[in-house]
Amino acid sequence: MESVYIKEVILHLINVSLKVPFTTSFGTMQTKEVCLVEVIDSSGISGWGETVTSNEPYYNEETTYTAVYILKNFLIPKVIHKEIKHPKEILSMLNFVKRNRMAKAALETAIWDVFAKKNKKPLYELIGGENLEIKVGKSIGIQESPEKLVEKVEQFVKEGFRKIKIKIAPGKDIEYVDAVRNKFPNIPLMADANSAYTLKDIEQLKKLDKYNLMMIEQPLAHDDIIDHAQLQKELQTPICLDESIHSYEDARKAIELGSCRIINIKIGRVGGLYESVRIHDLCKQHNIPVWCGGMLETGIGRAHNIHMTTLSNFTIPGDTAPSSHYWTEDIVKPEITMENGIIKIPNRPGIGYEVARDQIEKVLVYSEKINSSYSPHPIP
Ligand code: OSB
Ligand code: MG
Repeated sequence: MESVYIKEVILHLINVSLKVPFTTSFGTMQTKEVCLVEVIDSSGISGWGETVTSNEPYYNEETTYTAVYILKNFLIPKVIHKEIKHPKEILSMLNFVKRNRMAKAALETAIWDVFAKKNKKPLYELIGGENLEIKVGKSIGIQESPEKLVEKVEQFVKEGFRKIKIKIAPGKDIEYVDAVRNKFPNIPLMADANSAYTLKDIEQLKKLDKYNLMMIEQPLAHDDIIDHAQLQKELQTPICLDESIHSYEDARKAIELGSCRIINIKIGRVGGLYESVRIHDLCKQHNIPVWCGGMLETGIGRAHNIHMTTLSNFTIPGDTAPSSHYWTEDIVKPEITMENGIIKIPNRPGIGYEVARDQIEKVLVYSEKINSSYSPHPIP
């Protein structure tokens, strides 16, 4: 394999609007600032990643602007003008910065893309992916009423989605799940609480057991794995962890404690593709199925997600709906499309989608070129 040598990084900060606002237990998202990270190798090849951060620190502690700050002042200075033999080295190079995993992942995934392109291989091949046709699920935000939700579910089931995920919150749970299950007794269905409950709600959560849900995602606190273990003992429905798993070590501990039976892997949340692969492998050894979570990504992050989903233990459809479900015009060409609930992984080098610079131009807030290792802070 040929190594890469990054001579320049360009941060493209864009502001994009979702076609439909997305509501979770922690708030509603409509527009989103995204920092696209373009790394340019000495041979002139570009690789791309994106911060999957939101404008506000409501899902986790990062925001797009904190990610930009950390990237510019700490992460990029550490990797620029150095020979990188393999992208799996990157996360450990960036270890000197605590957490800030979404910022790290944006840079790390861009380096995977440029490395794959330089070596003329599709990304999935470099990580050992196998399934080139992946099953797709749809995540639906909290709706005004159970009836509205049922309408949406009907539409997405007709479009062919292989799993339906609905968001729940206290006061918007049993009634909503009940309405969907009544209308669709057999669809693969799950609920995501985004940390909205505590152990005091155990009786309410137990009421979900009769709906044959595939899982309940992150019912308890964003940083908890202890209470989840207790809850899992009392629930029949499998618990899936999202927010609580930031690393291989978190996954190991959660599995050991019995805090979950399923894990949602988000490349951004865990600091990159290599950490994602390690978590995938660990889960496989322990018979814990995984699936790919989503953060309302543009085509760049989405492309990374679908390549990751080719790994063999991604047996549950992920939140990887096609571009047209989020954006009027995506920033990659061709857009990511789905047929009959399946996305076919492109067999082209790197992420396999072209970045549409003219489209970026239309939504650009500013861009910044970084081509020296200068940082106002001493980098260890
Ligand atoms: O918890 O999975 C989540 C979106 C933003 C923040 C958190 C979550 C989500 C989703 C959307 O569920 C999934 C998607 O990208 O379609
Ligand atoms: Mg979630």
